Amino acid sequence: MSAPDLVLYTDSSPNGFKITIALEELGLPYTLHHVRIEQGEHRAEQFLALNPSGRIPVLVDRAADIVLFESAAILLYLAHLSGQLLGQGPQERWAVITWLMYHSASMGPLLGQRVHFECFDSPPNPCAIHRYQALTEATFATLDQRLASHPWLAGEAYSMADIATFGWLHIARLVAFDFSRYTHLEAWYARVAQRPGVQRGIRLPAPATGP
Ligand SMILES: N[C@@H](CCC(=O)N[C@@H](CS)C(=O)NCC(=O)O)C(=O)O
Repeated sequence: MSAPDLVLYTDSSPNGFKITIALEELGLPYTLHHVRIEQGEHRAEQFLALNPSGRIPVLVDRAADIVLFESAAILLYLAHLSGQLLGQGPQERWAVITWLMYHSASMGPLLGQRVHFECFDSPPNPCAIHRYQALTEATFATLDQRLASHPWLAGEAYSMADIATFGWLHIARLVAFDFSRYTHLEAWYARVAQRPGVQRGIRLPAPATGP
């Protein structure tokens, strides 16, 4: 297999940070393309040719002629390339995949809706705000319960599941969604946040700003 030739198309956003964190953690070389969502660059024809749904992140491996979108698929590809962050034996590997999918199908999209209804929707829709508050608090409780008995989401080792979950919680913290009463989740957040690769990743292509 020839060496990967990775190009990442991303912006400073929760789904983008998952990939910059993973790449920085793994120390894989890559070229970074800043797709400025605010300026509509994700709707440009050239970008839509890579991802027809017009969303970042997108990863291209020019050496393998592979184009990937959906952050979880990209994280799985990076784990495949590096042989890291996807657990060792079958039990741990499937635990990583389970918690990665929980993030991708449940927690991430629910937090996305909560950010929209709490921070951007106008006029405010109390029913939607209440619904997404309740649903995201339930995901915080689920994660907290898991982390009460395991240092990392998949068990004993830091993995792609932690990276994905952190990407969205970083934004939750930034917009002042308070999860500090979930003490195991809060402690895990601090553990992940202090990792140098994570600190580099959340500043690429630029640090996020609040609404
Ligand atoms: N399920 C996708 C979601 C990707 C996504 O929603 N990306 C946002 C930025 S975090 C985006 O590109 N939004 C563009 C838009 O809102 O039109 C993933 O995990 O990659």
